[in-house]
Amino acid sequence: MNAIAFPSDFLWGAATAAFQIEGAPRADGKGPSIWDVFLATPGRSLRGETGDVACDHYHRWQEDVALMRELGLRSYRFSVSWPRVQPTGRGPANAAGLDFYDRLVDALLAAQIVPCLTLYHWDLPAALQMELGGWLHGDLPQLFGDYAELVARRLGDRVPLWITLNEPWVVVEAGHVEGTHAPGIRDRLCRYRVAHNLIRGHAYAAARVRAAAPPVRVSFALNTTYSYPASDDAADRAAAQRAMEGFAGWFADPMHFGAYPAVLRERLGPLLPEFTPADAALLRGSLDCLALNYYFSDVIRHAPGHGALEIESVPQRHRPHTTMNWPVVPDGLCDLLVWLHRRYSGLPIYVTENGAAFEEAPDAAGYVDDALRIAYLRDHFASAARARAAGVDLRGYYVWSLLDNLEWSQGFSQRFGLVHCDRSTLKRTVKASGRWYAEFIATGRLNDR
Ligand code: IFM
Repeated sequence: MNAIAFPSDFLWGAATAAFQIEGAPRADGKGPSIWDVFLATPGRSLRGETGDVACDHYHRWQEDVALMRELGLRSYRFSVSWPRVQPTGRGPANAAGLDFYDRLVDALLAAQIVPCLTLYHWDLPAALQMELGGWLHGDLPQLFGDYAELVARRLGDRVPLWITLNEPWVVVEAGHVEGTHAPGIRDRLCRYRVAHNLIRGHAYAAARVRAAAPPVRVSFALNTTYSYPASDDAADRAAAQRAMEGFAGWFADPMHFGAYPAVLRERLGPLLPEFTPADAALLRGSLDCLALNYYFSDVIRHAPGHGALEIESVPQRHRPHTTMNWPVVPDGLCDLLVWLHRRYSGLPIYVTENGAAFEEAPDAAGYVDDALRIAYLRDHFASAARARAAGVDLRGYYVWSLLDNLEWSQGFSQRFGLVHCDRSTLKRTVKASGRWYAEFIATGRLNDR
């Protein structure tokens, strides 16, 4: 048994997102989101699966809070569905939509679970996409700010931790460049405009949340990797550094420093939009902490002529991979946390997502003996402990995910949960990893199975 050093107030938790678990797409006045529209289109998801039922959390939320309590979670990260609160993305709040989250927050607090709220986990009101073109439109940041204020006014007295945007990089790349996510746009020319509006959206939302609900802590959830150079060669080392700055820094630099990283400015020139002085001022210092979603790391080589950054990711065939085809790189978490801690010094950090999908078969009772997930989590927790020992101010860690849920266009084919959710009965069964996590939280000790 290895003792592992985390303080007793460290926020061990689990994370979910509204569209991936709630279902009930038309309940209580909710409007359609771009994901409802996207998955209703044939061919958009792997087996034609939609979010119409998902885990039916909208109706089973009390059972889910009881599960969190059973696991001993200290915190729970969930997202609010914008079209539940504003069915068309603007105007007054739909009271029933806000009531749902109000009840959830109260139940969490009653169970002594700290709520961590994400305002935007990809389910944009469809009306904003149809009328304005969504995040391509320069008015979206302001509208996002209006929505953020509605939510903060209602919940800000009880929710201490706020995430504005979840993984804006994915919104840009999967949603607007590759077209594999809603809204399904395939246009590399819109990349920097969409990112720019998302970054401005963070600034507006952060300001409105802070004003409506002091003294909460606000961040966005950054998905990024640590980039190891493919060789000791100076060109590869420089390429790996460019990759870090161009990936993490694309979003976190403007939100912390008020400006894009120099490497993007130099390499993109006029392709990179400019912040107005007012937006730059709003952005500077708009993070009270850093929220990191970590799944894997990259190996990067210098690739002349390959994109503006001239970088290429090298396959890591020697490593185990999850069913998402992501390599398992626990050490990368420590290296990344240290890199972020140095670049954005002074900001406390939370790992707001980390977890893995594996091939797993439940027994007749729905129980899953997911040894691979336990090993994955154990190795990543140990890596986080090393980062803390190296001086990183890491304060919380959320496993993705509480429940097996809808993995966007991959449907229900990928299972990330600590808790198995049966697709036909929706029965929840805590997996071996859930039991292991509960024991770890309770004892603070990392042990093998
Ligand atoms: O399921 C997603 C989540 O919505 C955002 N971060 C990555 C997870 C796994 O792909």
